Amino acid sequence: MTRAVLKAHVERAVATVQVTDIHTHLYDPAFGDLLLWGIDDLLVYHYLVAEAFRYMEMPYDTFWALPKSRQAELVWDALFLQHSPISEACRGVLTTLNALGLDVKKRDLPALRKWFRNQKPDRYITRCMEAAGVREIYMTNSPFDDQERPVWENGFKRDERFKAALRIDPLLLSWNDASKKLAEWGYKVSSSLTPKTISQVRKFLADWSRRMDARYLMVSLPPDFAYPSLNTCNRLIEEVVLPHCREFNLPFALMPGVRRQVNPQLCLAGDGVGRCDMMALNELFSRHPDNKFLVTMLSRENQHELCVTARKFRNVHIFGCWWFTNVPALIEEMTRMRLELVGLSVTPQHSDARVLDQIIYKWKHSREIIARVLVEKYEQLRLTGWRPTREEIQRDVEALFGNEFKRFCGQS
Ligand code: RAT
Ligand code: ZN
Repeated sequence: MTRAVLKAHVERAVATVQVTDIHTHLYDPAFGDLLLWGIDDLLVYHYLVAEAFRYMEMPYDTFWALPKSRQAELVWDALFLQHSPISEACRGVLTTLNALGLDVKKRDLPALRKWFRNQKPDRYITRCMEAAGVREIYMTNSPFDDQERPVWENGFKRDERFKAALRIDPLLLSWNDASKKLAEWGYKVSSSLTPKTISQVRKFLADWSRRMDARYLMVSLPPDFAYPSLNTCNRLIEEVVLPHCREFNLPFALMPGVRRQVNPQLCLAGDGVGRCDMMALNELFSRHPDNKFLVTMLSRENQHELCVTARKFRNVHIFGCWWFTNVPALIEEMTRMRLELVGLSVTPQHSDARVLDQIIYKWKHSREIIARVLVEKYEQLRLTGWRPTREEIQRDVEALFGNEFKRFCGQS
């Protein structure tokens, strides 16, 4: 295989592989309006709102009191008309519109809105998934979400393409409020972690894992997460979550590094980042070899340590370039580092899409970068005299875009 043929094989394999998108904030269509899509939702994405506020002078509250359509117009004006839209989140909107066949150079928001008004949600989901090359979408599902919970409780016919992930941030990070909720929902819990309370919280997780057919449990953690410690969060992890995950054979996904509400006036856009103590996480992984941990970290500074951790603990699977790391410069750096230090037993990317149409740009942008890094790696192999076959390349690419995640989870 010549260099050019090798490059073409790798690029084709990456461009066409059907992706398992293992972490999003999208919903099965049965959740109705919770599944966001269309130009206004693309524009009020919190990644863009944070950028728009850097130019807007109006008070935060004034912006939030406006209807979504007006907010979208303000973001469009600040980020697309008054300045060139070069940030990753801005460029993403244009990549998406372009892939849908829309003419972005006209800068015609009313025309874009008209086009989206004519889309029918059911067909549009398929269209976006096909354009993105996404086969399965993992949702983020919280029993603590008042809009979401009743849908699960009433039951609905599942769309097979959407898988559930049970999100438990409130349980671990705001136990006082969460315990009151559990009591309201009929679980016999008190605010102190008595044996009775522990077993009732396990029942809560069991009920919701079954109800959702959850594929993993998930939490985001602050930068100062400490382990071991006798605090409530640690006790709940040790005595409730990890035993539950072992019993149900479910991985526990950790997303450490988010400092929530650094600027509360920005609402959803107000969270920040901080470096975590990797030793604390290593200790957690080391003490629980029978648990599986999916891990993505928010701080760039933690990425190298995380790769080393994955080399030490086979119960750890690295995934995604999360949120502030989901920009081309860092995706490239992190993907190269992961492949060089860990090899192919990682899932380089997830989309974290909150708006359906975003899967188009998130995957297009990431595929280009991952392909570039892979071409470089196979080329380095070729120079040693090793000849990767077409089938081997296809196998490896499928591993990176979903199969390795499934193998790790025991779901392949
Ligand atoms: O990336 C995001 O949209 C963030 O707001 C978070 O939702 C983050 O991805 C998370 O899952 O906590
Ligand atoms: Zn997320």
